[in-house]
Amino acid sequence: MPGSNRAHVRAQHPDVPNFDWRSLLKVVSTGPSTTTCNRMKSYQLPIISSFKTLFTLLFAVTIGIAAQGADKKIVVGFSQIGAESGWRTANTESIKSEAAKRGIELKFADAQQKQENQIKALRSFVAQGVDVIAFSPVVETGWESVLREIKRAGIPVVLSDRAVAVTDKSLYVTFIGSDFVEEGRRAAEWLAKASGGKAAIAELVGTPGSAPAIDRKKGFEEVLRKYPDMKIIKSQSGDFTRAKGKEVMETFLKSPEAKQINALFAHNDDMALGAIQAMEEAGVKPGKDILIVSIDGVRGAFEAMAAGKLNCTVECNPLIGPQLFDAVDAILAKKTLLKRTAVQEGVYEQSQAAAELPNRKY
Ligand code: GYE
Repeated sequence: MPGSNRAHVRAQHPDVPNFDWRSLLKVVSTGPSTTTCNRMKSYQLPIISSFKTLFTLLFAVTIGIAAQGADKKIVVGFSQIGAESGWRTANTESIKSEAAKRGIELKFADAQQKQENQIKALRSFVAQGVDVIAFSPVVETGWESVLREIKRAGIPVVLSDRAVAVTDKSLYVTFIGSDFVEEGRRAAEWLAKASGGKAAIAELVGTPGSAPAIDRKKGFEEVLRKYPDMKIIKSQSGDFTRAKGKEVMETFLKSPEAKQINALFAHNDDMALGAIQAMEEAGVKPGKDILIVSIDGVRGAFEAMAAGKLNCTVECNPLIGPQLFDAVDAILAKKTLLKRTAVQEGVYEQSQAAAELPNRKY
């Protein structure tokens, strides 16, 4: 240390004896030696101890901040529609287990099929200041104002499984889900082939106003336009549930057109499984008297196909937890995401059911 500095310290503090500052630094970093200790006893010790205290404090604060950063969990609010189908149960399970696997804190709310419950849940996620909000909108419309509130709060939104009808696309970051129009087309193409282009079709529609119900119908009807002898003669909503599917099929089978029906298009497997029960109770052979095609590819559908009661299922993959949380991570890392991420899916017939059954994960 230059002598001038030493002189300066001595000028400021005339009572401080002339000692070697290099030794002081050494003391601070390695601990006192007995000789330096004796020489500095009365003056240096308070200085050393305050240096030590300062270092200790700085160290503790740094470690504290680092530990806090490492501990801070990502918090995601997820509003699920309900538990109306096997598909939905598998979807919920995929989201919960993936969040747990990644150490993400998931605030999960079940809306019991009601849009107003979903809106309430979304508002409570805003109040709780979650990092990202994800939800599976029960219907397509009516989301604009709550999405604007979320945007004002600066919370990014991911649409999971179902889309919303909004003109301002900046109200959500990305939509992860299946191409429901394509699923409808695939169901119709299969039926056209299986029926030789001739069919009097009963249709079990999903939840009115929901993206999959609207889009599956659209895709199915688009293909029917190529086949003038394929017609939908009955159509009603079974709300994506087995119980409602059964109930509506019972009314179809009691209607004046009952005898003509030789095909059923159900917007999901659960409604088809309910309809199969209704047919059996009415003495109609499902899969033979009435050809049945549905959508989802849940285990129950494969079992029904293996038993010869369901003819075809168009896959709609519910296991989107990993993709959902990849999107959450990407958003928090400030990466740009595609507006739409589609899920890969197939079409399965009765002949493939037994071989595919052991591979089904839902
Ligand atoms: O097909 C049906 C469920 O939104 C794709 O919702 C989903 C649909 C699925 O209840 O089973």
